[in-house]
Formats: sequence, structure tokens, C-alpha cells
Amino acid sequence: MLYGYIVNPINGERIDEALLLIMKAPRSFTAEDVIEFQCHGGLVCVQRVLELVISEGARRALPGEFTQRAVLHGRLDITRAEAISELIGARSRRASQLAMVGLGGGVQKSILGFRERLLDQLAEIEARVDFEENILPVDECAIKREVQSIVQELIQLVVDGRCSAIVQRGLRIALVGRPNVGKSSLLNRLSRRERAIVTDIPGTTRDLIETEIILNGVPITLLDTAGIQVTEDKVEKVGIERSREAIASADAIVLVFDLVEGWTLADAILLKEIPSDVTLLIVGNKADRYSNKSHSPIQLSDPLWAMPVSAMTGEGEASMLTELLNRCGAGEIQEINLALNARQCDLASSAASILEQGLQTFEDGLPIDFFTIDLRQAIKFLGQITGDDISESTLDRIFSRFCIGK
Ligand SMILES: Nc1nc2c(ncn2[C@@H]2O[C@H](COP(=O)(O)OP(=O)(O)OP(=O)(O)O)[C@@H](O)[C@H]2O)c(=O)[nH]1
Ligand SMILES: [Mg+2]
Repeated sequence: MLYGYIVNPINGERIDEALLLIMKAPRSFTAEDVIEFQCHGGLVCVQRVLELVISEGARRALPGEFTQRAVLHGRLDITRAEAISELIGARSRRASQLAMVGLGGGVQKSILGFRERLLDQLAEIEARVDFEENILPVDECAIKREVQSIVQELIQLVVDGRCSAIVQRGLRIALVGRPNVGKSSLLNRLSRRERAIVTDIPGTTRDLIETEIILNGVPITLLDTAGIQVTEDKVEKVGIERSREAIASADAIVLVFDLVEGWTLADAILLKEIPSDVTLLIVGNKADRYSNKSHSPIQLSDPLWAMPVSAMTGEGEASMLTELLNRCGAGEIQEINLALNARQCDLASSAASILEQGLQTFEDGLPIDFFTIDLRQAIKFLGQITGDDISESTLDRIFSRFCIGK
């Protein structure tokens, strides 16, 4: 490590006092020769040093270029490289823990394991095809059993992966309901701070209020909306329009109503406005003033159920959140210990379906060497997960999602 000044060679101006770190190949992140300037962190300083090195012939790195170079030089496999991007993008501890498993080679190891097992089956069949006379006939049942179990394990991995995508991506959840039912109070309770104004005047919230919370490791953007009602107030009207936009953009809607007033016609009309494809939870608020003290779901009408909760006392909060996360498909996240990303899930799923299709060979009584075609294809899909069998365009697509300088 060298110490000195960064000097503009044209006019001799000292731009910064800095350290220069020299990393010789292959002992650097990219496995190439690398030098790193460590200058003072201020914006102007860094910018001026950057301009200077660029004017002297260096260029800015492309998004993900460092990691891509590390992969091309064999320092990292593709699953570890993807984990770096996931680690940087992690919005919750749980997301970063899952990314660390990938970075430690967890995804690679697991996929290579499946690949080995399939290669074993392939070798088993092909040995028979090549040296038919000298070996015992192939144990079709054993092969079938092993492949069936691989299919099941791959499917489980895909299910876990799709579920853990929620940890990475997060959810947008909108609190929707008539005025004064306690949406803002609920937002304040869930975010553990006085984020939104609460009054007993209907129409208090007029703008969309967003807050970030983390529930069971799932990053959630919670939206408080203006209570929807018929109004002549110009500002409130705009607020209600925004509520409708929030309904359209959310992953899940919590429809809040007032338990003391009961489920009214106006609530039912509002319910009709919610698109049928969005995850919905109906919540009856002000349970502290409701006679029935049990926290079990309340039947409104067949098939509508509501979770009782009190934004004031917090009763019913835990059951409501568990129900909400379950409905969003995020209930099992704590049990997952390996998280495939979307690209990896697609390939694992393709491998599983081609194997399933191949198993039909046995049912149809076709010669077993037909099955080797599917086996080879499945092995190829798995190879694409770890990058052993990956095209340049796929590589470019993966790295283009990285941030610059990583
Ligand atoms: N007893 C009781 N009162 C509550 C509860 N939640 C909210 N309130 C009261 O209900 C009134 C309305 O609460 P807000 O949170 O402002 O209701 P809102 O749905 O955001 O209303 P708008 O913004 O006008 O649409 C306030 O007086 C709150 O104190 C609750 O769980 N129990
Ligand atoms: Mg409000």
C-alpha cells in the first residue's frame, strides 16, 4: 500500500491525499491486476479523482463488470455472483441471510448435487447400452425411484424459491376502508411510530402515506390511504383518487372496517371495488370496544371472514399479521434455508418437468435409452444454473441488473 498525493499532471495541482492499494493477479476480486485508490470520501474529492483517471485513459466499469470478470476468471460461479447482487439489494436481515447462503456456495452445492445424481443414473443406463452382454440388466425400478425423488426435491426447491422472492422483493400492502375506521391508527401501530395523523374527524388522511416495516423478515411498504366516501371536498377527492390508484398497485389489500358499526353496506360496496386477483384481508378494527372478546375470525357473510384487531390496544395484531403473511404466500419463510432466485427457479422447474415427462418412458414401456435424452436435457438445465452451460447473452442479462461499480 502506497501513501501520497493525487496530482493533476497538467498543472501540478494536488487533488487529494490518498492511499494506493496494489493487488496483483490472481489475488484480487476479479483475479486480474487491480489498483485501488482510497481517497477522502467526500463527493467532490471522489468525483475529481475519477475525472482525472478517466482523462488519463481509464473508463467507468459497466454494471456488474467486476463481478462478471470474477466469474469469467473462475473466481466465482454464477450463483455466488447473483448472491452478491442479492446481498447488496437485501431489504431485510432475512433477505441478507438467504443471500449469504448463496454467496457461501449453498445454491451451487445443492444444484451440483442433483446434477451428480442424474449423471449417475445416466451412466447406469448408458453402460448397459454400450456393454449389454457383460453386465446385469438395468434396475429400472431403482432409476425410476431415484429420479422421482429428485423431481420432488427440485419442486420443493422451486416452491421455496418463489416464496423467498417475497423476502427479496418485498410487498406493497395498502390499508383501505371508509373514513374513520382506523386505517391511520393501524399504520401507526404496525410501524411503531406516529407516522400518520389520527383524529376522530372523518376524512383526516388526504394524501397517500407510505412507511417501510419488516414483518417476519419480509420488507413491507405499508400504504395508508384516504378513507373512501362520497365527498364534495376538492382535496379529499384527489386523496380518494390516490386511494384507488394504491388499490391498483398493491400486492395485497387490508380492508378495514369498524367493528362497533359492524359490516355496513358501504363496506360491502367498497369491497366490490377491489380487484378479485389481489390478495385481500378484511380486518374489523376497534375490537377493544367490541363485545365478543375472542380473537378468532368473525364471519361476515358466506364466504367473507374478518380478523378482529384493535389499533388502540394491539389485541389481535399477531393473528392478523400471521394471516396476512400466509395469504401473501410468505408464511413459510422462516423455514426456508436455500433460496433460488427467479432465473434459477425457472431452470430447476424446467429440469423437474422434463424428468417427469421422461418418467413416462417407463410407463409407456419404451426402451430405456429413450430416457437418456430427457436426462441429458435436465442435466443441461441444472448446468445453466451454476453457469457451466450458460450463454453469453444470459451472462450479460444477469450482470446488467447489478449496480455500477460492483
Ligand atoms: N376504540 C378504538 N378507537 C380507535 C381504534 N382505532 C382508531 N380509533 C379511533 O378512530 C378514530 C379514527 O381513526 P383514524 O386512524 O384517523 O381513522 P382513518 O381510517 O385513518 O380515518 P380517515 O383518515 O379519516 O379515513 C380516531 O378517533 C381513533 O382514535 C381502535 O382500535 N379502538
Ligand atoms: Mg387516516
